[in-house]
Amino acid sequence: MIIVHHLNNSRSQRILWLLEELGLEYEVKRYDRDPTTMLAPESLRAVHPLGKSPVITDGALTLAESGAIIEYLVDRYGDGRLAPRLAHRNTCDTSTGCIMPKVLQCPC
Ligand SMILES: N[C@@H](CCC(=O)N[C@@H](CS)C(=O)NCC(=O)O)C(=O)O
Repeated sequence: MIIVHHLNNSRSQRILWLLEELGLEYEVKRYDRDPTTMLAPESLRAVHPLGKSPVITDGALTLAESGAIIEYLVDRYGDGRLAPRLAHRNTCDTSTGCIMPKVLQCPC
């Protein structure tokens, strides 16, 4: 069973949307942002060390990063549906990855 570790008001909604479009069964575990800092709770870090949402678990697999999750779900369960062309996949991964802010702040 696919489990979506879902933080309120987050890009985890992309994953829920995709799962609905693919007609897959899944379970949602909800996490609430701290009302002051708006950060994710520590309990999310126990699921994945990044401590951000979305994260999915699918059997033994734990996967973070919405772009990677989307690719995984489409590849594994899509049967050709909703698969973007390769060039678009790379753009999505680069622009949404957690490493991107670090890259942009690099002085070189
Ligand atoms: N590059 C990641 C971004 C993950 C991310 O920053 N998630 C935000 C919500 S959209 C989050 O968990 N924020 C809470 C926090 O940083 O504590 C992805 O695309 O999944």
